[in-house]
Amino acid sequence: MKNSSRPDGDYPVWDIDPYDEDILREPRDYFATLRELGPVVWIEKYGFWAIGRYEQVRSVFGDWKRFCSSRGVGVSDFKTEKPWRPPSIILEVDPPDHSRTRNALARAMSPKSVLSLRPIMEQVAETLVDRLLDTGSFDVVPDLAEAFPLKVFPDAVGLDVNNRHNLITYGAMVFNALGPDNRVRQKALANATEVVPWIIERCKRENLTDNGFGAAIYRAADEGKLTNDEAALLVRSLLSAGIDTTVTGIGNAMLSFAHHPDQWELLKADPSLAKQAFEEVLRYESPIHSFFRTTTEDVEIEGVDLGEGRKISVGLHSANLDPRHWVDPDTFDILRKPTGHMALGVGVHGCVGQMIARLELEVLLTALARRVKTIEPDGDHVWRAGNSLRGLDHLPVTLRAA
Ligand code: 4MI
Repeated sequence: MKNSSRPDGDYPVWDIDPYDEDILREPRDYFATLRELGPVVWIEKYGFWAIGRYEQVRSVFGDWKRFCSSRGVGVSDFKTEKPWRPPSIILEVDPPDHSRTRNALARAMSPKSVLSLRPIMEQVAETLVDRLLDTGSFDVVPDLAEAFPLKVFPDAVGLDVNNRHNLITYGAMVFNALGPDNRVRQKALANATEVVPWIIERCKRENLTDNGFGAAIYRAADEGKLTNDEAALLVRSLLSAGIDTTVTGIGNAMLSFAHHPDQWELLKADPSLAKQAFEEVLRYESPIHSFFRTTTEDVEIEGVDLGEGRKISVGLHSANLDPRHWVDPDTFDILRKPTGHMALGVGVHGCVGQMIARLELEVLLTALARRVKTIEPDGDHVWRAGNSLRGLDHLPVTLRAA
């Protein structure tokens, strides 16, 4: 790694591996210490900066000029290292290039087209929850968290395929590739030769139905706003970002409620709280623990000179647990209304799919709240070590019908 020698100055230097698999599985203690050490901390093992306090996380994400995405949003610097795939033309790019692709994607996923999905999502959610109640005991991760997005999201994009689990495998590649060259990354990328060609094929116009988000992206190409190659890459972005994130969100929501039955009682008593309850899940068990930015000039944070071309690990989950910003951050409270949480980012790169993600979770939590009396853990849950995502490998539960 180039440019990883320590910059001059007075700042906390921490000899820790944030990508230790135990920390990845449960990063709360790591983040608490990171926030305590200072507003910006040097991680010696990898030669990057790390920030975990709400205020700095928010301001770095709000300043794309000085903290860019075009050098990658992971550990690796695209300026000096070759990315594992052609970079995303929306995630891994800065304005002004970013503005055109972002606008095209935002338009393809307009509020109107997103909201039109509600009836079908409701039907899928109700059928799925009824089936799971018949089963009684099951593992949330495959049977609910993966099952629901794998049904509704590819349909919404316009994918017409059977082996949908490839989408989960590809998501794991995308998110784990953002970490250092550890075992987690290597295991995920070992699937590349099999899954990448399949994904590329799915992104072609002729393999998409004519009524989904995919077709809407290609219409922007027909209008001259994108090239056809760009349209294919934006469909790839949907397939990269649209599944594992919501899978993680559903698993983390179910874990939160399984461990806080009082909060489940509140939601059951008033299922219209589903929307705000999911915001609290996003804050309390954020699906993405961290993303990177790269400094584009000599920048300073709270008196520390970071230097140009430096990577910064931005702790999104950490910001959402910062006691400098939140009252009782370690309390899961669905009545809290955690406006300003950082789980979906903020600024020009703020999650473009957030309406769909929120709709999926609102619909699913509503269906559950109307039908499920209790969510009981049925054995130990298992966290998955992820280089960017914080999600579960297993969550065995027993549901009882209301
Ligand atoms: C925030 S998650 C994410 C967003 C975009 C892409 C991947 C992941 C992409 O490939 O554009």
